Amino acid sequence: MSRIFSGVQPSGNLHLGNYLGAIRNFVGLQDDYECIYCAVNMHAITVWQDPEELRNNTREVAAAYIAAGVDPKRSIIFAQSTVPAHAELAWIFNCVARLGWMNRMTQFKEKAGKNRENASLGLYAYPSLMAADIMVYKATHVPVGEDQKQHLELTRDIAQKFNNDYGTETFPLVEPLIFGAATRVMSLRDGSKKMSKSDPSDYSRITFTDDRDSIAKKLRKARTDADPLPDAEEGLKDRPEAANLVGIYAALANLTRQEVLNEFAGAAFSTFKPALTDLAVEKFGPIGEEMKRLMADPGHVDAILREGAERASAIAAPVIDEVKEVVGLIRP
Ligand code: AQP
Repeated sequence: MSRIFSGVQPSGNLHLGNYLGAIRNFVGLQDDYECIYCAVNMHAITVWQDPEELRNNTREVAAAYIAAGVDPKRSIIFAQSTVPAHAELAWIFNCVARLGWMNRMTQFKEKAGKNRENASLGLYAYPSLMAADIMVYKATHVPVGEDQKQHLELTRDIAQKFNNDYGTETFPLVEPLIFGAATRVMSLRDGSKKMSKSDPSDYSRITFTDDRDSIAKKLRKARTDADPLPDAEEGLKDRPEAANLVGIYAALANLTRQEVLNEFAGAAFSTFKPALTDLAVEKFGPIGEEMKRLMADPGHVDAILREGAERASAIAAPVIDEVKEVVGLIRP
């Protein structure tokens, strides 16, 4: 049976990239798959998180899923830390994954930056925990943004090595699902960097909590070049900021980039940016509003997370038992 797993880190500043690259895609998949959606709070603490904010941000990720259209009755929504099997399998995977594989992970290099010696061991081992998140449910498909492609390839490598080492077929080989018109939304301040929660500039991203005024202000200040929009996609080559804004418009309007250019060819950014603002307020604004409404009743969100944890644990328990049996780890 095909099963989906995906997660978002509750590290604050949930943004339009998280929505267009991942969360929005979660919704439609509910029709064809059994879906498990997680707030990956153990990933979040690989860099410092204020404990109270972490608790709140964990609820916020769940509220964002629901606001975007994930149905907590059909899909499982829960927090990673409430199903200990993730951490148990991650340790076993730490013993399967090779240092050479981890050394190739570009996200670690980007996030650790120049001060690599001072990065946490957890940040380095992050992809191994991610592999465990997916494999503890024997998930077959993972909807993610493009930046997670390398981690999913590593998940396949770890699963395959486990199966080979122990001569079993315990784990399936997972497939990434990277789709939609905006699989990599870029920063509004720098078209060469992805839109990110951890960017120090709030002007680099549109967040779920932004109202019309802040969306308008951020798009007004968004970096662009001086040329008008071209009439064909080739004209966006070497214009990363223009390509990004057209891509965001296309994703929000469910159009192709070319269809957007058909409408706006020759337009200056002084015309295009207000049109994009209206569209973002119309399509993304109500999701943020619904998220805020859900956050006003934390008890309700907590109840959904508790029920999700029970359902997720019921799937994970036999898998971790099977793995321990295969590895020869005595069970309680
Ligand atoms: N800019 C983006 N465009 C498209 N998809 C994106 N995703 C993240 N940024 C973009 C996708 O959102 C999902 C959740 O991401 P995450 O919480 O695991 O964090 P991340 O990928 O490390 O990126 P963030 O949100 O910007 O956080 P920081 O700043 O901490 O790195 C994933 O499916 C991801 O692909």
